[in-house]
Amino acid sequence: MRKARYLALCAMLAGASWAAEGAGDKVFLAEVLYAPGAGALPFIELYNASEDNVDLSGWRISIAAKDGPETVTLSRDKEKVVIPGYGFYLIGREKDRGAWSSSSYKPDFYCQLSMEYAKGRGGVMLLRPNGAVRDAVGWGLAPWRFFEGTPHEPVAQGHSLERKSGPTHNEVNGNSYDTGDNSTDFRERPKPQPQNINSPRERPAATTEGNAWGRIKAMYYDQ
Ligand SMILES: [Ca+2]
Repeated sequence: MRKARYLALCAMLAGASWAAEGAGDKVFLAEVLYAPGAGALPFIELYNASEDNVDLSGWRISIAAKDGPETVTLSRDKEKVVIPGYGFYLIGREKDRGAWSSSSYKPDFYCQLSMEYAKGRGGVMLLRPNGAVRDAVGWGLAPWRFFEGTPHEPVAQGHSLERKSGPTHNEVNGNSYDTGDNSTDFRERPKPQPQNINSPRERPAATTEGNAWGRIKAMYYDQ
């Protein structure tokens, strides 16, 4: 009896730890507009390639800004912090709140990050509440930790840096191509496309077994 109880407890703990580690494993840095053109506003966009909503409370965004690293914690005090399954999440600057108001895709979270980067180099990290790096994208001479593999080439003023949907990018699937190399996984996007929690959801490309299963489940259960 005692043994059975012990085994049940082990199973429960194993399940709990799997859930804790698994939640958010497919949240990606999807698009960064770091050098906006005239009239445009800088942003950082996330994409959730899992079918489950993910609560981002306590998650952090850290940027390699012009004057050094800056970090903000996503908190539910005043903003929405849940990224929908297969959905997006948009982060803008508090000081641009008024300027975004006429846009149809307002940020879900306004923060104090400067979003001002040195010319030709910078990076963004997405961190879990425990400080573990979930994702990173860097460009040019990005500082250590602020990139994966090789940083992407800097993009032209007004263009954004966008994670591809797959080895060949399409506009139907979400931004979840991830080989661990920024120079391969991202592309220069001439016309930035900020997306927020209200934007149409996009399925990830079925490049892995997990994604394929997600699509099958979505077909049968998302009706
Ligand atoms: Ca986008």
